[in-house]
Amino acid sequence: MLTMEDVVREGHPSLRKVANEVSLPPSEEELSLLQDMLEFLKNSQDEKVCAKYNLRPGVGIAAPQLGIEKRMIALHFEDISGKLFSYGLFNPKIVSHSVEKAYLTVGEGCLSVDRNVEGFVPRYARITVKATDLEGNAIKLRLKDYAAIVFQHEIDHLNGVMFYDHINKENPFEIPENSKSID
Ligand code: LHY
Ligand code: NI
Repeated sequence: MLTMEDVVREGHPSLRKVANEVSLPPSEEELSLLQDMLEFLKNSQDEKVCAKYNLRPGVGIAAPQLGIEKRMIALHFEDISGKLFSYGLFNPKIVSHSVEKAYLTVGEGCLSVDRNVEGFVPRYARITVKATDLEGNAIKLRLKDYAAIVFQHEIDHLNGVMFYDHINKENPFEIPENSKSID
């Protein structure tokens, strides 16, 4: 199983690379890694397993965070309405997005960043993502608010982008233009 020891931290070159597309169908190795990534998230949200293995609770993870420069992400969380988003995705791509932005009032963190970085992270409020799931199905997801933010955070990792790259340097808490806040 994957643990925090497998997660690379700031300064690791993989976090700043544009990751490579996975040629489909994926290899057994790629498929099993993505399954393990999703399992890691579930484990990290299980109080007992989390404590036993000293995991940091997470809702999303991207392959470059394991030092693997491939376009693969896993996500596991419920949105505010209680809807479950649980996916392992190959080659996720944002095919359209709103003009409106959204930001978390508490800011963002990252499993690869062992410090608090304060400030609002402007994201698109709504996105449409195309990807291939763990079963090999081509899927299209319409996401908004918190779910849209988490997906954008993970897809950014496939492009070498960190959440704090988006924070306004002069005024980290400047309200992004045309945006809504998400609590
Ligand atoms: N995981 C973060 C986590 O806490 C993702 C995240 C997304 C945090 C949005 C906060 C807001 O699960 C990662 O850093 N994965 O890259
Ligand atoms: Ni991250």
